[in-house]
Amino acid sequence: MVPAALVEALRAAKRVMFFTGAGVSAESGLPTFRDAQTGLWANYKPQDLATPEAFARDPEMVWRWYQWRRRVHADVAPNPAHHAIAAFEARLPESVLVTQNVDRLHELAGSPAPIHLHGSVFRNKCASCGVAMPEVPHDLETPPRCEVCGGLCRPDVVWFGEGLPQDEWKTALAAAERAEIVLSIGTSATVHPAARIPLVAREAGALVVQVNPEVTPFDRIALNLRGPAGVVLPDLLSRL
Ligand code: BV8
Ligand code: ZN
Repeated sequence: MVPAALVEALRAAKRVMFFTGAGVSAESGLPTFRDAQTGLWANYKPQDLATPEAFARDPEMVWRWYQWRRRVHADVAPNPAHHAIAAFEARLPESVLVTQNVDRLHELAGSPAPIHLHGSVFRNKCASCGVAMPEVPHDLETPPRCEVCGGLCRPDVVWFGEGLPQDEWKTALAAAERAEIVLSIGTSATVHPAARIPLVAREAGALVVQVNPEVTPFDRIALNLRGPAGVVLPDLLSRL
């Protein structure tokens, strides 16, 4: 049930922030970080693989995990949640989309400039000198070597224990300070410091709306729209 007051507030708002997590891509068929992994990766926990230590210990295994994740993306497309967010953004020129996701489904749905706090699995860089490296075929089983320093190629994502990209972080913080409404969509609100973004907005006076079928730590600070983003967001958009 969507409160009339929320529809009114969204109609009047100019500066709306969309803050998304893996749940916004769930209805596209991409497993979330909390979903059990499948196939040969079923026995591994993402939190253990997405770390510099795992890559240092076994670069080929971590590289193959990311290559598998890239291949999985070949069969997924944006779902109605991504399209609804892009449609909201088209109506609200001052809106900002901040995502924790490393997929490119927001871009494919037409969002003009998603801010990726955790990088992108479709960008590579050298694990030693950090220089950007080209994308490679997703079936390449061993990480290529950097032409500059000979280091190993790694995905340009933020691993656990690594700092977030400073420009993206500062831009997201500044947008959170100015936002009138933040829609937190499909995130378990457990990964920091990204999870601070909606909290900063709320402390600055924003209304926080949460779209999630489950309870999260944001429940107590948000107006909760309980349900899948691919259903809730198109419905919300249709009422504006
Ligand atoms: C850092 C890229 C320091 C990699 C990712 C103890 C307490 C607090 C914090 C910590 C702690 N111990 C360690 C930390 C810090 C740690 C952290 O937060 N750990 C957590 C797990 C406790 N954070 C870090 O390490 C960060 N770095 O702190 O560095 C530092 C500082 C300065 C200088 C140097 C170092 C880095 C964190 C970034 C990690 N990288 N991704 C990759 O993808 O391979 S995070 C990764 O997990 C994802 O990208 C995503 O962001 C995150 C998972 O979160 P969600 O997106 O929320 O997804 P999740 O699966 O959790 O939840 C899905 C939600 O969707 C659920 O709520 C579900 O109900 C909902 N849902 C399901 N279906 C739907 C739906 N919603 C709507 N519709 C649906 N249909
Ligand atoms: Zn290098």
